[in-house]
Amino acid sequence: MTRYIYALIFLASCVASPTQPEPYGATPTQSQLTWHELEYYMFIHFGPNTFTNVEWGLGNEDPQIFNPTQLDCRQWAATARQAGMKGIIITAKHHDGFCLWPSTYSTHTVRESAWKNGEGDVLKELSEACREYGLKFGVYLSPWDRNHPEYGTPQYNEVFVNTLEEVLTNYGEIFEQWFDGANGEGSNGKKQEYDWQLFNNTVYKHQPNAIIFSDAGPGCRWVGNENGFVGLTNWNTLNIENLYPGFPDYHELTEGHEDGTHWVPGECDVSIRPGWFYSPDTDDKVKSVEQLREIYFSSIGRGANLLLNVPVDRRGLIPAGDSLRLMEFRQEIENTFKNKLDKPSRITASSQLKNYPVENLLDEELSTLWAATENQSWVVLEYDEAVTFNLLVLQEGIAYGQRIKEFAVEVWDDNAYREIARQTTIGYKRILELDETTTTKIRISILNSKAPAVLAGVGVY
Ligand code: FUL
Repeated sequence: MTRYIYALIFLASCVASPTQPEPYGATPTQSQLTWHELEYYMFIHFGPNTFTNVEWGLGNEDPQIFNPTQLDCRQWAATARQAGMKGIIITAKHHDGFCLWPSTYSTHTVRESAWKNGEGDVLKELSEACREYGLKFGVYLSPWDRNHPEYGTPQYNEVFVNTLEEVLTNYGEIFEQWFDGANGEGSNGKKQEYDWQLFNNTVYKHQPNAIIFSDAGPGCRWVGNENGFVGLTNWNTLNIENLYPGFPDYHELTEGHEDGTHWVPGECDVSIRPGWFYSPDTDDKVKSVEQLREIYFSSIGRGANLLLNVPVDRRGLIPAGDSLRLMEFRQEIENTFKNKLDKPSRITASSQLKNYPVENLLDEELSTLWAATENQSWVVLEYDEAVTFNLLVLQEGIAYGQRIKEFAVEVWDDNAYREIARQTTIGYKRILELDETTTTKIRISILNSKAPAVLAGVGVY
């Protein structure tokens, strides 16, 4: 009899104390988790606009003007790789409708251009170069089309799907499908009812792991500006029910929606020059390392990905000045993070689940986690000898959802803790730039969390 009672007590204790964190709210898919880890990749705007000094071509440009003399996609890929980027997304078709591949569904393509006597295919060359350099390959396709004769009729949705299918089936794996919500049709312009459901289904049919970017996701979202920053408070979740690409309240996208129904993380798209397309007028306006550094901390540093546009010039090459700046920027980031402090002598937490001990925060693995058992919790890093630091990197275990709403960083000053930072969300990654501080103890206090904190990493620099 007593044996039964012990067994019952044992069973009851198993039920009472969970061994794993409970997921909270919307959570990322496996493809989204992989996408988060990419962090930084290149956008390339290239097409007739490169040759005409305009940002939005009208669609009636003579395709013969597209004639890069030294086009070399391997140079683009080598540059992206050396810059520390993980992939390239190319404007396969911008608003002017010109296709960088010889599409069967258009008469405004590289086939009609002077480049390689109409025999070329930029998507083929670039997708091969990306594979060679170990980069992901993604495509931007503008639904708004100022050239296609069917645009503005229901048939156009079919045309767009056919176009999509060509791109999604002929060039290997596509990691991200970029849908632009921009549409500059005036009041007398052509109105197209886009069939977004059909477009998204087409992407998933051919590229089930692709992340679909748009104002409304569903894979990742625009952040409501083209300046390279996401909100200081950045929720990865979004109520996508009533959203669509081009919806007017896009400012909401900067912070996302707390407790949104779907996981739709932010991606900051920004250009290294004032325009998206190459223009000789902007050769001396390439962003400075300081500007790029600020963008880095306001995008990746707040848990969004950074899609940095580097326009290809009229030769079909990334200009030397832009390339040099990318290398300087990479060096700057490497220097910023080169002095990671050794592990603390001790790390303790207010609580932890059995298989989620706080020591897991110190390895470089994102898959090993610390999980608290209560909504307000803390972690203390203790050093036998005082350390000096000015950067702190925190990462949530986002596979379990985004939970933390407010946290503080405190340091031990002789006989009490002193708060040096108080912030809101963490998400995939949060980098805090702090005043240089010397201390023996750093406490990270989770002040407000929707569920017990689950963290993947803490790094002190
Ligand atoms: C915008 C477009 O209108 C710009 O030309 C550019 O492609 C940018 C990335 O997206 O909506």
